[in-house]
Amino acid sequence: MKKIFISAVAVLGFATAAMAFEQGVDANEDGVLSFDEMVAAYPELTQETFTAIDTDQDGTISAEEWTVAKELGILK
Ligand SMILES: [Ca+2]
Ligand SMILES: [Ca+2]
Repeated sequence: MKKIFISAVAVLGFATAAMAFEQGVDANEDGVLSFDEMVAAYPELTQETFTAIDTDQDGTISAEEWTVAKELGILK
């Protein structure tokens, strides 16, 4: 698990410039994803998974957290 996390961070380092949500996911375009926006994009997302993706636990998903979740395969 630790190894996977490190490789995700390494990928992040190279992907910073292109980091963004897929079109339409950030419905109110405030630059972060709320739980409601995440559920709209991923109907099967649970609060538990959302909390796991929200690594800084501020209640929203940043582009960084989104990218890490994608790299880890949490989000398809
Ligand atoms: Ca938003
Ligand atoms: Ca967050």
